[in-house]
Amino acid sequence: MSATAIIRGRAGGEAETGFDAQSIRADFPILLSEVHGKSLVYLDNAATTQKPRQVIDAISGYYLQTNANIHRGVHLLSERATQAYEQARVKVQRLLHAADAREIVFVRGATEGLNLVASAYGRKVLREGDEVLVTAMEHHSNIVPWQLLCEEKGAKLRVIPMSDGGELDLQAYERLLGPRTRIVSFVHVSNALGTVNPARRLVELAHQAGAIAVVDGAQSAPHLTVDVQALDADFFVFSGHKLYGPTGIGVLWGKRALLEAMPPYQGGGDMIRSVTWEKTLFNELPYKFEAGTPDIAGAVGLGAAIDYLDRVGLERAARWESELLGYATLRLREIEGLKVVGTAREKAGVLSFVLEGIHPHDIGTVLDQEGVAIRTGHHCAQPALERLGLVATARASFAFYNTREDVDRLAAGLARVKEVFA
Ligand code: C6P
Repeated sequence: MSATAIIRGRAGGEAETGFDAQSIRADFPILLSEVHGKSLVYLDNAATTQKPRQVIDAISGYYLQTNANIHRGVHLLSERATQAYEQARVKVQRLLHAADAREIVFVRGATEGLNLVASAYGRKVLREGDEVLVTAMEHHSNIVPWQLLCEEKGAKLRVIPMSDGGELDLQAYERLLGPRTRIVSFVHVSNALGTVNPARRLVELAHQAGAIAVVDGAQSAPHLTVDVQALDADFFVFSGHKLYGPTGIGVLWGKRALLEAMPPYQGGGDMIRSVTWEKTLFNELPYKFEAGTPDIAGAVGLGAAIDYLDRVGLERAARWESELLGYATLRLREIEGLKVVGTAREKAGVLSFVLEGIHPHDIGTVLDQEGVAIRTGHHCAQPALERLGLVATARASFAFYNTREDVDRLAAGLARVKEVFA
């Protein structure tokens, strides 16, 4: 029996989750387009998701009706723009279940959020001989800022190992934690392997060792319900553009007491209370960390994306994505010579694979000709792939608007790849 039959027979098709991906697609104009004369199958959602009309309209509506600088003007447009920006902050607070909107700092994306923490918090607390722990499956954005910091401070960056399937070795983690560990920074969901890490447990163990925990939520916020209070991490970052929002906007959430105690990250307008030649007094949270005119339209767009997600229902969407990932995994495993990379028990959104004798870039190029967009390469997680003895994989990544038909097109495209390189 084929994987299709197994899955359809067992799960009863799309009715199983009651999720109507097909009608949701109507909200995403770009999904109706064609590439190379074929209807687009977009499976590069871990790189960036497509945007619903509601988000696009909110951004253009902002520029058409509201545009002004914020926190500065006394005129009506400035007041409206300020209100729209601050409303977006409250929407993010709700999305993350944060205790206080002042804990939400708008940044450019997950990368800037991590750099902010390394720069402002890390520089303040780290001493020579201290240790920072990251996992073996980090994105470069959660490696390089810590490497730079450790180099500057004479501290050590240590790595929590993972298994061949891409699961963290928790016993090794416990052994690595010690009196010199100051910071543990880990990816919640791996962009290269799809692994969902046991975040609550990782945070708990970090705290027991007296370290703070930073969570890279770039790939978790779009797929999992995040409750930063229940998670009890100290910092959490994500990017708007992976969550159906625009590029250029992202979020750093931090515990208020930590943010209060941190020095600013950048200097400029809006982050000050007063400036004299002798001394600058900094603004209150979160403005202390938002120097200069921020991406106001981006925040408005992110707010609209959160509203959209609310309407779709993140939990229902996650169940659908999980069903789709299961279906895709079975379909691809039917292909001779194909090996799935990343076989953790808990996965979200990502299906990485290699095909015997065919370079991932060649897979991506032929799939593109078939209208199927995936990502190939090291996915900005070179050490993770190196650990698995690879330099590149092909990666299909899913969003709630993907369908079984998309997976079938991927499988058919891979059959074509094999024909071309036979
Ligand atoms: N991963 C991918 O194709 P930015 O670029 O700041 O929005 O996100 C950085 C980032 C941080 N952490 C993780 C786990 C990520 O996946 C990413 C971005 C994209 O996998 C682009 S490299």
